[in-house]
Amino acid sequence: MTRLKHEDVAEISRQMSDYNSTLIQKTGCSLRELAAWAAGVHLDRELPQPKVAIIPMTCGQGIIEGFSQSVAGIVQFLGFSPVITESRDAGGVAEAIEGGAEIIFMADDDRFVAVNVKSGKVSDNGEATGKGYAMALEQMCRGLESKKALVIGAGPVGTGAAKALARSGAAVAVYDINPQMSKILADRLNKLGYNIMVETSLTDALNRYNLYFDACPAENVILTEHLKDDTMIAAPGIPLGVEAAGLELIADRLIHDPLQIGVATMMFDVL
Ligand code: 2YJ
Repeated sequence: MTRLKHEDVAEISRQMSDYNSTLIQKTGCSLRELAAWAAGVHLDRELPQPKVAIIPMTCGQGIIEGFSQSVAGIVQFLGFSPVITESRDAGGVAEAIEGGAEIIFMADDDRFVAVNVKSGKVSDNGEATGKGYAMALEQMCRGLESKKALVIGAGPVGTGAAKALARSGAAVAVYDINPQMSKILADRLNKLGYNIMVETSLTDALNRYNLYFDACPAENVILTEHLKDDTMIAAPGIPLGVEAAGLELIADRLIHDPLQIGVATMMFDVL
């Protein structure tokens, strides 16, 4: 999993309103709507207002300057009132719970989770990002029923995406640079009743699909030559996998952000 950098998150809180407007232009839906729907939350009734705390974590490679502030900015933009604990790590957990927090967000180098300490619900950023972006892709292409979608990357984000895209009616195939990974993922999900196919040649698959879900952390995975008039891309991977030369061409049909959709979906997941 890619470790975010200060530059990835520095402007997030300040730019939430512009970010949301662009998302609405592309998908017809706000961040709040996409994330709530992805998490199965109905927005037509009054939502609870739990206390939310974000706990900075120093373990591993340590604090990412601006990370907790960005998570807080996103949660606040959704209509909640988060606090960032003054203490870090275990002290932060104690401070959050003693202060009455019901939902806590915390991230180390391997996992980023939201936990509802009352209900016991846990949302993992990987899976939440997968389903949040799947909803964004579904809205951008005005429904997935019987459409073919290619998921690139069989990690936690790709897994969440494959499940959500399939549940929305898409014919889903997974490609991973390690063919064993895509096979293991497809076998696991198919045992649960999904119908996920496996693609073994990326170039061949990119030529046959129009909907790409790029869940791998590599550059230049999707080249300009793969961008067709009706191509749409959901790309939570950092760095972005679309070749720089093709960006202008696909900008209006590309969803890509470092944190917003994943964090928003985590929040509604544990609400
Ligand atoms: O509290 C802090 O400032 C740090 N411990 C945050 C660490 C953030 N973690 C990562 O960047 C992980 N690689 C997970 C990010 C998942 C984003 N999709």
